[in-house]
Amino acid sequence: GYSTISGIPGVRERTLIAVKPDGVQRRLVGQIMQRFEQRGFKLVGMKMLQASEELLSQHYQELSRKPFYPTLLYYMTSGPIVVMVWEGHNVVRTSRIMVGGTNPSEAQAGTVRGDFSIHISRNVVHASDSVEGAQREIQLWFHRKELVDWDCYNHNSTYEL
Ligand code: IDP
Repeated sequence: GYSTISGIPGVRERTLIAVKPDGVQRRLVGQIMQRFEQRGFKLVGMKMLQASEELLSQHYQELSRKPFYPTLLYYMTSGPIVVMVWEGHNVVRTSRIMVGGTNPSEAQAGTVRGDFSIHISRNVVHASDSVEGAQREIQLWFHRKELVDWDCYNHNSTYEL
């Protein structure tokens, strides 16, 4: 059960990943999720919604003074998004590597942004940038009850117990 593995540092770390409106429109949701699943991370929450400006202004509160902020909000509210919570060792940092740099034209090939996008304002996916940021974002996007605690039966194929 979970009690056996909870002692491994960072295994319960969680991050928020969102497929942005362009990613949903382009039917990339499945391919993006597949990358996190095959890496070994565990999906513990997922939903589709069209986000309100209110929610997004909280999500992007640190960017409110940026010149691109109004168009960022317009883009992010323009269509449905898929928000997910993924769990695992070092998931915040590893996800940022898997997602690639903010500007897709500089993102490494092999990353989500580097493989699926060209322009900074259509960069397909969001990933929390710190453990604290992830906790804040998960609380913002999900109710406690929407997150599912489940045991991976083959946990020791991913981690050394
Ligand atoms: P991140 O998404 O890689 O963490 P942030 O700096 O937090 O990058 O910016 C949030 C989002 O705002 C980016 O993913 C991108 O969609 C958008 N953005 C950031 N910088 C620019 C810019 O210079 N022009 C247009 N959009 C930008």
